[in-house]
Amino acid sequence: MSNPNQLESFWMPFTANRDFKKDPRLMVSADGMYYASHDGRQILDGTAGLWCCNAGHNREPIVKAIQEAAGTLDYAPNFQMAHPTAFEFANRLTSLLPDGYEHTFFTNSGSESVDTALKIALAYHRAKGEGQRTRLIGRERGYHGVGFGGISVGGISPNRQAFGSLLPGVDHLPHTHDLERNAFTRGIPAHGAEKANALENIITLHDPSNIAAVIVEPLAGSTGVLLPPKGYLQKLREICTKHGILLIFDEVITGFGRLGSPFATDYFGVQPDIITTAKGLTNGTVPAGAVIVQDHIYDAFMNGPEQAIELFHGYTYSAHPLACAAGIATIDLYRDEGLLTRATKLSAYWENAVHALKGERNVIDIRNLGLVAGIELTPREGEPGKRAMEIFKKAYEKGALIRTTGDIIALSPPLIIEEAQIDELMGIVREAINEVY
Ligand code: PXG
Ligand code: PLP
Repeated sequence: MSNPNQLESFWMPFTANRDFKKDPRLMVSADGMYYASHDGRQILDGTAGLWCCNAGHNREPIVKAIQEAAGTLDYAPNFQMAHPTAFEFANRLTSLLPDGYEHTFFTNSGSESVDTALKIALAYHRAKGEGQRTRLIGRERGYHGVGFGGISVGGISPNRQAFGSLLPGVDHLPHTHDLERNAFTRGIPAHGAEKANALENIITLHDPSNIAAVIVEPLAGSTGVLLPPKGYLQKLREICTKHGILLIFDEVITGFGRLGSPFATDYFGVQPDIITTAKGLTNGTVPAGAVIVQDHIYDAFMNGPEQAIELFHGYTYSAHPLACAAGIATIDLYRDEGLLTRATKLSAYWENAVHALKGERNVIDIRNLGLVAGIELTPREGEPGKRAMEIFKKAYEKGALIRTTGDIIALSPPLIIEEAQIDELMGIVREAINEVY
């Protein structure tokens, strides 16, 4: 017999299940910048859900588009069949990117986008007669979702340690976090571009002819907002180009306006061969992801007999009709409200507001870019992550949703946030920080 009030059946993702179920935090509705909690409070969204509701919540044009789609075409296969909105969505999406990114492969999540991108990279080299290029390079502290490919190139040890031997042939670049030299930097840190040179060492060790791809987040979000030092991404691009290695930007968080440009590739002026996206693609409404490739990648696959399948890969729900409808409406809304560049206008206010927390209890670093901020705290002796988790709970009690990872607070509000709401958010964060010892 089902019991809606028992919390046991739902094995919650990335959650301390027993702790949570003793004192649950449930969202029951949402509108604009606010959630409503099950105990009847308004909760200011400081994290755009999980970095995904960039246009804020329950936006009418998106809701309507999904409702209409659900009543028109519930599902259609996209294996040797298709439906019109899939093409429209792909056209709309690629038109947000610079010239030369004309093709997109649809998935249902960031994790699937990453695994798809890694598979495309391997198959690309094989299609070009370089099938020996099989090695993949990720980065320490990188987050690339939870598929076996993603955790293999990812660099967060708790996400890897329980899951066996993972993919073979993977190396990791050093992460770029440098508290000693860069603490309290506003925007892009000055020090650390030389960390890209580690790529040359890895490449020399294995010989460039064996390496398929390098994957990095342009700005590492999930691991606690680690920014790329000045010149770092450019260096990675140069080294990859020199050795015929594909560069993949995982833009699951940075895509769709988070930094003030449509994508991080625009923001940094560095063009990867492959871009992975998800989250903001449908404003978090219908699960969807996309892998966008430069034309030379797609073209490399289009050489065999025309009746042959070029890529043996795809998901039952690739380009699901509801996801396509949601995605098209989302892109229209981003355009109509100028949301893909709105963070540029707000970022100075945002930066000042978050850096005003310097000097508060236990704060050892503050970093920011676009509408993202990281606030790093000293960990409590022998209890890593506990201090930040207590701050998270305090903030929730006080009416704001924030995100913590280890002892870092990560903030990434919807891009519709107003200055007064930035003040509200930082006010709650300040109080919460100071109430936790
Ligand atoms: N790549 C990157 C860069 C991500 O940030 C994924 C891949 C995986 O996406 P899916 O849709 O499979 O979850 C992500 C997801 C956090 C947090 O607390 C971040 C993510 C997911 C959950 C929590 O920062 N990023
Ligand atoms: N497992 C089984 C038994 C399947 O038949 C399928 C798809 O047909 C899958 C997994 C993969 O599911 P999806 O395409 O939704 O990723």
